[in-house]
Amino acid sequence: MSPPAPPLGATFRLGAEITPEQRAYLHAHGYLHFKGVLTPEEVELVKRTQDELQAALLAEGVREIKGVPLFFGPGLSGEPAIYRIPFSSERAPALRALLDDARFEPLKGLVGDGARVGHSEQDGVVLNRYVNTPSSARPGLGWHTDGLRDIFYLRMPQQMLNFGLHFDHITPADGGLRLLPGTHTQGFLSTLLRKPYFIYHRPDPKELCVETEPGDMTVHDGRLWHRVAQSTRLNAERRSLFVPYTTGAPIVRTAQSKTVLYHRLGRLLRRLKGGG
Ligand SMILES: O=C(O)CCC(=O)C(=O)O
Ligand SMILES: [Fe+2]
Repeated sequence: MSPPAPPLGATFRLGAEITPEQRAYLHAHGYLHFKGVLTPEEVELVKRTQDELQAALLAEGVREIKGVPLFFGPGLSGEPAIYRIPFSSERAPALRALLDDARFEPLKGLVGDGARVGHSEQDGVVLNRYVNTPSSARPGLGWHTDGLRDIFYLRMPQQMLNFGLHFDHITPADGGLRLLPGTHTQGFLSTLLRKPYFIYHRPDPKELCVETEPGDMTVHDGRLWHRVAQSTRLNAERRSLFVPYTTGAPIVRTAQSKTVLYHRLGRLLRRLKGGG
């Protein structure tokens, strides 16, 4: 018999194996929060990598990698910055090695047979930056599920978990990740229609705030509704890294790939709103 799920809001430690309690929690609520998965040195490594990649991509004038657009906007001091860097681990061997470290192996068992880090699949390993300044092009991210992307890759949403690494101390006042626990089991129509994708930001009475410290990791089901809330503090920045763990036939993109349809729609929406 599987044990009862620990109460909502529980946090966990990542050990050599995923425990029955952790499985039960993921099954019941659609996500897991692991404390202290990265060391402070590793947190610094990822932040440095993000800054270096940003500088290099800006210098090269790269606007899109393998059909996935980069998102641009002003940084904290108004300098040019990149809010979303796809396929980051392909250009950063140390980051790739970190994400392939043995400590993450137990997570693959949660996803299914043949699970792998999608370094070169879908959008690859994505480095995010949310900047809360008056001129920011992206202080937060509207409600969405991640699984719907599959539809734009012309297949039904697959069993998919998204693994997020967090680099900042985030309290509810700092905004950050908000989840609607349990929405991963509510069927395809909920995945499609519960809220208007990406343009809707309003808090939900049932949302859960994931309070993080640098080095924490979250895992969420691809069908779970979530958003990134804007910080209430002006001139604040939050960073995150998302790793797709996938199974099934790989969706590998190449330098010749056309811009992904959902990114074309996203770009259009941002233009209409006057963003970057
Ligand atoms: O930054 C986060 O914590 C979440 C990002 C996210 O939901 C996404 O990129 O799909
Ligand atoms: Fe997401």
